[in-house]
Amino acid sequence: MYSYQNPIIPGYHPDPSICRVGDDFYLVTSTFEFFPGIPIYHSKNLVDWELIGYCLTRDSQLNLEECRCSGGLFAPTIRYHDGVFYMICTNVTGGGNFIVHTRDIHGEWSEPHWIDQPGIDPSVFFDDDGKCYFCNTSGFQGRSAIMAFEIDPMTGKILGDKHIISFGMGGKSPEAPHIYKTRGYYYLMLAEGGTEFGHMETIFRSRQIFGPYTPCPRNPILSHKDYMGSQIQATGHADLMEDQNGNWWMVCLGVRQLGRLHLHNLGRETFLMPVKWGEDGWPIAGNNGTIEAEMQGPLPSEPLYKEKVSFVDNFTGDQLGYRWNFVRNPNRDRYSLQGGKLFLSGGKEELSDFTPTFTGVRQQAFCQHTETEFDLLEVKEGGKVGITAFYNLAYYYSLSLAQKDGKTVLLLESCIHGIHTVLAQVPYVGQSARLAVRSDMDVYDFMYWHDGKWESVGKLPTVGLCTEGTMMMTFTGTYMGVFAVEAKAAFDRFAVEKLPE
Ligand code: 6LW
Repeated sequence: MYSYQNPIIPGYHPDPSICRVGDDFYLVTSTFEFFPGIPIYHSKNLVDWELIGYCLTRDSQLNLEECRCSGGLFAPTIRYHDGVFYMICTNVTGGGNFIVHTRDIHGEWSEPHWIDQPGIDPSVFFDDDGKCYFCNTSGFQGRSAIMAFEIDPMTGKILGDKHIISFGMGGKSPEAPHIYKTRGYYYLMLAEGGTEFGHMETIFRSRQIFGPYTPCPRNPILSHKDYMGSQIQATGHADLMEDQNGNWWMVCLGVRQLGRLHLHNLGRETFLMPVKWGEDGWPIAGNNGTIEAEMQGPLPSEPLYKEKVSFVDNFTGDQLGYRWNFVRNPNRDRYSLQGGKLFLSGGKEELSDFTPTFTGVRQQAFCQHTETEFDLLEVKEGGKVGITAFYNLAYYYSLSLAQKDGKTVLLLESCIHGIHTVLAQVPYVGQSARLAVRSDMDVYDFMYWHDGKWESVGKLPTVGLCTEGTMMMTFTGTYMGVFAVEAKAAFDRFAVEKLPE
């Protein structure tokens, strides 16, 4: 038994799906309007995860051009069968359900194969006879229903009749169906209650793939809806996996709320729990259906107990590291790396536009110091270059070096509910800057380096970047990033240091 810390993948990493190949584990999560699509994490011990790439890296695989906030890519499922990895997902902005595959998890994935089935949260299950079954959440006579049918996973072609196999236990939004076969049964596991604070996981079983499915008498098998004392809330949307030692595990999404506020700014994160099987043949997830920040389990090997949030990027490669994301399909001409610098060449687009010149990394800890250093190479009147805490195009904070009325100034801005406000303007001498954001549970403190110390320009409330405060339904989390508008800049460095909570 080893102790480990949850979340296993902190920051915006919702809808985790996991598979095993020998003693290697692979995990994917949702990405919505961010690009590239669907990160792939690898681990040997289920606790230390390394980002090894993305399933959807080409514009031909992923079109997010018209993507509304939290549209685009919903929940993926990853599976491995007979030498091939499959990732099945939905682009709700266009095309719907699709499946891609690869034989090389470190290489490129296929073009999407579209599946003629509405709805979201698709998954595939490979039966012992090699047949592959699709299931997802779809609508039936105004209700959410779980649909299943046989499919060719290489082409997405439907091979048999469509069956409604479950309506869940009666909770809101039965979704995220996954089928497993063990102990002589097909098990169907669902999320119910909606992804918010009533979220839960339920399970059913049948001797036949298309049912009828009988519910577990202990449903829900995972939920924090009645565990108000926990900082971790909204647990659900889970996937099960048996490791090489015969131990079972569940990954799920959850949120770490700010205090007891029922608000979260870091997005839905990925958590891990051990699963035992009761004598009645039903699973017992975590601590009888709840999880903790510190847990114990029979991990395949010892965790590294390594701090996972801090890093320094000196931009020495010829490509941005995997952690960097864009919003929607990026205009690649606006970004380049050379001689240890990241160059941004911003056009007219602001952070509130669909495709800003922006790149960012997920905020993974409440308390962290994020800083960057850059030279302003060119700037037009009204142009700016800076650092941002970015939730989406209607919710962000930024501090930039800007050109206003022919003068260089530091500009602190906010956008909340799409309403843009200049909060502070500070005279500045020079064309180079070192800007930082120090965040905690209450505020984002925007600072600049001046006379050998950090000087605050203003503190902005964390609650402005919380999912629960957004006017549209959103599923994402806060990024820390850099951006340019009508200006060119060379960034030397971007660093995150996790601070004590
Ligand atoms: C996803 C649904 C859900 O498709 O939220 O928490 C949706 N679960 O299953 C977006 O992540």
